[in-house]
Amino acid sequence: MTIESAEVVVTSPGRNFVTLRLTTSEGVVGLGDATLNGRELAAASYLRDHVAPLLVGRDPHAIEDTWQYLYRGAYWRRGPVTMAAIAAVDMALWDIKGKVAGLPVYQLLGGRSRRGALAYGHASGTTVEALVTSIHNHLDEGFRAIRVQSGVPGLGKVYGVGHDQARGQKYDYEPAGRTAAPVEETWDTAAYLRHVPGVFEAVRSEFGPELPLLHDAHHRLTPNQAAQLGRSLEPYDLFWLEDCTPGENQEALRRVRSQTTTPLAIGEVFNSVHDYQTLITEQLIDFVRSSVTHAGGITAVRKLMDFAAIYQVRSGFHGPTDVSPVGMAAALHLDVAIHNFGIQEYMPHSAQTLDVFRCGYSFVDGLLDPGEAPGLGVELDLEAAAAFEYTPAYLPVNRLRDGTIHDW
Ligand code: GCO
Ligand code: MG
Repeated sequence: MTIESAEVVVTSPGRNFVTLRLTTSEGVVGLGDATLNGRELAAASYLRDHVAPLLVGRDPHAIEDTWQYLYRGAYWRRGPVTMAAIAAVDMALWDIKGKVAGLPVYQLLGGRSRRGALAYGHASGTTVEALVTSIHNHLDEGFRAIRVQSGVPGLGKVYGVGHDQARGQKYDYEPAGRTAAPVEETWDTAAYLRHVPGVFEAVRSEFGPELPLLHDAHHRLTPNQAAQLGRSLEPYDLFWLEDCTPGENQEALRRVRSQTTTPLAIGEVFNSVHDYQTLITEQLIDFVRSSVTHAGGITAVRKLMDFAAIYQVRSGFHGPTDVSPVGMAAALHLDVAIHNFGIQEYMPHSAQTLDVFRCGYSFVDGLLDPGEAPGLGVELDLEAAAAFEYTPAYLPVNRLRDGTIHDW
C-alpha cells in the first residue's frame, strides 16, 4: 500500500479550517488538521507546496519515519506552521492505520485507560450575574468543569467573554472577527487584577467548593503580577490558572511557582517538547496545554506526555473551535489512552462545521469519548466543504490605555 494522493482542503463553515486528505492505493482515506487560526493559508501552502509532493508513493504505515523525515528533513526546526503541517500528516497516517486495522486510534495507542475524558466548557459574563447564568447553562448542557472568564469594569470587549449575553452568546472569537484588519481591544492589567478575585468569590459562593473551576489569563501578566494573581485565587481552589505569563520565557515560571500553589497550565502556543523542557523538568507547571494540531500530531504529543508523566505533569489539551473536529478527535484518542490525562477543553463546533466534518465522538455526562469507529472517526464531506469559501479572518490585537501594543 502506498500514499496515492495528498490533497489540502481549505473550507470555512463559520470559520476557517485546513485539512489534509490522504488517499492510499487501496482507497483508504486519512484526515489531518493543520488549522492555524488567523494564518491558515501559510499552513495550507506549506502542506500543498512542500509536503504533499513528498508523500505520494510513501508507505502510509511508516508513521515515525515520515514524522522524522518531515521534521529533520525540513532542516528548519519547529515553528507553528511547520509543526501544524507535520501534525496533519501524522494524524492522517494514524487515521489510515486505524482504518486498515479496523480499530479506533486509541486502541493502537495502548487501549483505554478511562471511561471518557472530563471536559471543561467556557462560561463567561460581562457581569457577575451574567456569568452565573452562563455557568448554570453550561451545567445544564452537561459540563462538569467550567472555565470562568469575566468582563472587567471600565474595559470593553475582553478575551474570553461573550458580549451579546442577552442573546445567550458564548465566547467564540473568529466568526465575529471577519474584518479587513484585526479588531483592537483595550487592556488594563491593574483593573483586571483588582476585579478577578471578587468574581471567583461570587462564583464559589453560588456553586460551592466542588465544581472544578479554571481561568485563562491569556499571556498578559508579568511574573510578579502572575504570582499576585495566583495567590489571590488560592482561596477559590482553581483546577488551573492558564497562560499566566507569555510562555516563551520558561524561566519566568520559577518566580510564579515559588510564590503560589495555584495549579498552572501553559502551552497552547507551543509547538514542541523543547518549549516545555524547563517547565517540565523543574516541575514549574501542572498541565500541558498543547493541541495535537499545533504540536506535531499524535506521535509527538504522545512522547511529550510520556516525558511529562515522569514529573507528574498532566494533560489539558487545547480544544477551542479553531482546532477542527479532526484535531479534536486526535486529542480525544490520546485523552482516553494516556495515563497522565488531566482534562480536555471542549468548545462545541457550530452546526455548520459539523455538517462538513461528520464526527464519531460524543459528549455524555461531562465526558468526551472518541467513539469506536476505526481510525480517528471523523469524515469530511467534500461537497459540503466546497460550499464554504475561505474568508480571511484575524485574531484581535490588544493595546494598553496609552496605545502600547500588549499581548492579546
Ligand atoms: C483557549 C485559548 C483560545 C485561543 C484561540 C486562539 O484557552 O481556548 O486561549 O481561546 O485564544 O485558540 O486561536
Ligand atoms: Mg488559552
